[in-house]
This record gives sequence, C-alpha cells and structure tokens, in this order.
Amino acid sequence: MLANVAAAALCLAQLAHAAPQGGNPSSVSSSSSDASLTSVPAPTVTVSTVVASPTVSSDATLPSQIPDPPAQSWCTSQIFCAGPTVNVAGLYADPKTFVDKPTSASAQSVLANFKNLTNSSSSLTESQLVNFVDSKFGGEGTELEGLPIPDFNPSPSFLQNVTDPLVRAWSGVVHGYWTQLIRGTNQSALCSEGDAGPKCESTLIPLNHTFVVPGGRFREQYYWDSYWIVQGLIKSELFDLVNATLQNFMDELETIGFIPNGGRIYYLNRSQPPLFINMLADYVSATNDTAILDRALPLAERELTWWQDNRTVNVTSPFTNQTYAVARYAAANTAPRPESYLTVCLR
Ligand SMILES: *[C@@H]1O[C@H](CO)[C@@H](O)[C@H](O)[C@H]1NC(C)=O
Ligand SMILES: *[C@@H]1O[C@H](CO)[C@@H](O)[C@H](O)[C@H]1NC(C)=O
Ligand SMILES: *[C@@H]1O[C@H](CO)[C@@H](O)[C@H](O)[C@H]1NC(C)=O
Ligand SMILES: *[C@@H]1O[C@H](CO)[C@@H](O)[C@H](O)[C@H]1NC(C)=O
Ligand SMILES: *[C@@H]1O[C@H](CO)[C@@H](O)[C@H](O)[C@H]1NC(C)=O
Ligand SMILES: *[C@@H]1O[C@H](CO)[C@@H](O)[C@H](O)[C@H]1NC(C)=O
Ligand SMILES: *[C@@H]1O[C@H](CO)[C@@H](O)[C@H](O)[C@H]1NC(C)=O
Ligand SMILES: *[C@@H]1O[C@H](CO)[C@@H](O)[C@H](O)[C@H]1NC(C)=O
Ligand SMILES: *[C@@H]1O[C@H](CO)[C@@H](O)[C@H](O)[C@H]1NC(C)=O
Ligand SMILES: *[C@@H]1O[C@H](CO)[C@@H](O)[C@H](O)[C@H]1NC(C)=O
Ligand SMILES: CC(=O)N[C@H]1CO[C@H](CO)[C@@H](O)[C@@H]1O
Repeated sequence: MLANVAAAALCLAQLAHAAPQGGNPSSVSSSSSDASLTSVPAPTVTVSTVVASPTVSSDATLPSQIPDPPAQSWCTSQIFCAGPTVNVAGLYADPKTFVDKPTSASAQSVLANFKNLTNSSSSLTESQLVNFVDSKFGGEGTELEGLPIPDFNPSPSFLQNVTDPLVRAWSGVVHGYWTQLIRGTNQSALCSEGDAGPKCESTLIPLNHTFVVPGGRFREQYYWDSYWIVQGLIKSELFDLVNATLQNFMDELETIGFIPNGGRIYYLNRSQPPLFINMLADYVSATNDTAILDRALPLAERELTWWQDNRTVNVTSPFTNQTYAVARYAAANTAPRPESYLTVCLR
C-alpha cells in the first residue's frame, strides 16, 4: 500500500495549531508608503506552494485503485471530496495541501484530463500524477490575502499592567503576531462563472469580512479557535476585528444554517464547540456595541435550534430513570476526512 502514513509530527502540528509563520513581526517589511509606527503594512502572505515530496520513487506505479469511499451528499466535489487517488499517492506530507489547491481549469475538464490519464491506470506513475497536479491545480491558499491592521497600536494598555519586564517584552512580541494573521478573501482570485459554469473549483468558503487565522496549515477562519482569538483581540483592543469575525459567523449562520468547523467545504458537516454566543457576549461587554444584537440574537437562536435538532440526543440514566438532553459532536460522514485522509497518529 502506497498510502503515506504521515508521521506523528503532523498529528502534533494539527493538535498544536501550528504557530504563526513569518517570524519576528518587527521585521515586517515597510514597503507601504504611509508606513508609520501605528500603521503596520500588510504582511506578504507567502502562499507556499508546497513542492510535492512523495515518499516513493517517481517511476513507482500507483497501487491498484481501492474502491472509492461512499460519496457524501454534503460534499459533492468529485475532485476534493470523494476520490482517493491523489490522497493515497501521498504527494504531500500534509493531505490538506492538495484539497486547498484550486483547480486551474473547470472541474469538468480537470476530471476529463484525469480520466484520460487513468485509462492506462495499471501504469500510472507517481511522477505522472505529480505533473498532473502541478499543471491542473494552483497554489494552496491563493484565494486569500494578507491585510493590514489600520492604526495598529503596538502598545495596548494591557501591556502596562505586565510588571515583569521580560514577560512584558514577550507579551509585546505575541501582540505583534496579529499583524501576520489577518486575512481577507481576494475576490478577484475566486473561481468566476464562465459560459459553461465555474471556470475552476475550490474548497474555500469565501467570507465577506476580514478574519484572523490560527496560522500554518490552518489558513482559513476556524470556529472555536476564533473564541480564543477573540479573547486575545479584546485584550489587544482590536475590536473591529472581533466585529468582523462575528459578522462572518453571522453570514455563515444565514447562508449555511450553522457555523462549520472551518472555512472549507470539506468542513460542512462538522461544527465545533458552539462558542458564538460567548464571543458575542465578550464583544458586547468589552465595547457596549449593543447594535450588533439586532442581527446576532436571532441568529444565535437559530444556531441553538440547529444544535438541538441535529446534535442532541436524549439519554436516560439507568440509575435514576431521569432523561437528559445531551449535546455532542457528530458528523454525518462515512468517508475519510479529505484534509486528513489516511493520516494516522502513530502515538
Ligand atoms: C486524452 O489523451 C489523448 C491522447 O494522449 C489526447 O489527444 C487528448 O487530448 C486527451 N484528452 C483530454 C481531455 O485530456
Ligand atoms: C480515456 O477514456 C475516456 C472515457 O472512457 C475516453 O473518452 C477517452 O477517449 C480515453 N482516452 C484515451 C487516450 O484513450
Ligand atoms: C490594569 O490593572 C488595573 C488595576 O488592577 C485594572 O483596573 C485595569 O483594568 C487593568 N487594565 C487592563 C487593560 O487590563
Ligand atoms: C488577488 O488575486 C489576483 C488574481 O489572481 C492577483 O492578481 C492579485 O495579486 C491578488 N492580490 C493579492 C493581494 O494577493
Ligand atoms: C461591525 O461590522 C458591521 C459590518 O461591517 C458594520 O456595519 C458595523 O458598523 C460594525 N460595528 C462597529 C461598532 O464598528
Ligand atoms: C458575501 O456577499 C455576496 C455578495 O453580496 C453574497 O452573495 C454572499 O452570500 C456573501 N457571503 C456570505 C457568506 O454571506
Ligand atoms: C458600557 O456601558 C455601561 C453602562 O452605561 C458603563 O457602565 C460601562 O462603563 C460601559 N463600558 C464600556 C466598555 O464602555
Ligand atoms: C438540522 O437542523 C435544522 C434546523 O434546526 C433542520 O432544518 C435540518 O433539517 C436539520 N438537519 C438535519 C440533517 O437533521
Ligand atoms: C428528547 O425528548 C424531548 C422531550 O420528550 C423531545 O421533545 C425531543 O424530541 C427528544 N429528542 C430527541 C433527539 O429524541
Ligand atoms: C426505571 O424504569 C424502569 C421501567 O419503567 C423500571 O423497571 C425501573 O425499576 C426504574 N428504575 C429506577 C431506578 O427507578
Ligand atoms: C447532520 C448535518 O450536519 N447535516 C448537514 C450536512 O451538510 C449539509 C450542507 O451544508 C446541511 O444542509 C446539513 O444540515
């Protein structure tokens, strides 16, 4: 079996939600003409197009194809959700790399090209697949852009309360990481409509407001990560970014009906701890912006209903015969997770 049984290191990285990349924020290039102490220019988001690094030789033939996992009604992309071929070939150390690459042509034509390639499936080699992916897919994360934080205050008041000078200096550095983690959707990089449908296909769920990413492979907005991000943003007095984060979640509640795990279609049947209402409460306490509640409260009710209807079971205690409503995680999914396909934690 050619499956790339990814190393435990990856599992650790997934758990740790990898630290922001980009190094020391004080070294952010100041190319922007109006750069000043309080206006930090947009970071250059390195859209690292990871180079394929298969663990087998390039002329190795792919394993005979295992049957496709059952198609999932909620994730209909034939390229990114169902097919195992690219994933079992283990082109990248992280299976998330492939599913975050938008196609460079219509889904229909990419699938036709692939079908053509696999006509002689017994001899399809690792290098043929690398060439195919390189020519038909773009860089992972290319639809996102780094954004500046207007009027970034490098010295918010919480820092004055940190008495130990070393801890204060370190807190200032951590505060500076915000400048590396602000993203927007690059609208002109999204797949546009052509005469015969979308000109390309991508797993990204585009968001209309600015957001903060956890960093590393987590290049989208995430649900419960945002709860912790909001705690920090409030300390850092970056209230507009909290508002924008909440606006994105409200958009998702309106358009999707619940808040998915993260901003990719392969997360559409998974949520995360439902902390929207806590983020909202923290934001309103910190800002007194009660105007947000007109839109937010009905949507918070909607989220609660979604959890009650889709994620709650009645459990009767065998000891007391009392029945309790228990909310739990669940996913209507019987296939491998596309972004963690065949990833096995060894420890
Ligand atoms: C399929 O392969 C043939 C032979 O190499 C080529 O002529 C044709 O253009 C290919 N079609 C597609 C859709 O890739
Ligand atoms: C590969 O198979 C497809 C679908 O059966 C067919 O349309 C195409 O012409 C074949 N290509 C080659 C190169 O044989
Ligand atoms: C700083 O400490 C004072 C005194 O404990 C407290 O009143 C104030 O809220 C603190 N400020 C911040 C920004 O945490
Ligand atoms: C946005 O996407 C367009 C089209 O791909 C590209 O030319 C432009 O450089 C992107 N902007 C940023 C800031 O990445
Ligand atoms: C929060 O964001 C919304 C949408 O962009 C905007 O209309 C509203 O004015 C913002 N609220 C504050 C207090 O800035
Ligand atoms: C973003 O705005 C566009 C255009 O107004 C809209 O069609 C789309 O549904 C919005 N996205 C979300 C997640 O609300
Ligand atoms: C919010 O409003 C209350 C009541 O007017 C006031 O006591 C409190 O200081 C305000 N908080 C902020 C953060 O402005
Ligand atoms: C989930 O809940 C919503 C609204 O509460 C309901 O309309 C929908 O049918 C439920 N979906 C499933 C798969 O149970
Ligand atoms: C749990 O019990 C309540 C009260 O009897 C009922 O309304 C609800 O539909 C039950 N929920 C489920 C998931 O069975
Ligand atoms: C729980 O209910 C069942 C059936 O109604 C009964 O047989 C059992 O004795 C009850 N147990 C307790 C602890 O009340
Ligand atoms: C149970 C569940 O989560 N169902 C959802 C699966 O995803 C589709 C598409 O987003 C939703 O409509 C379902 O409610």
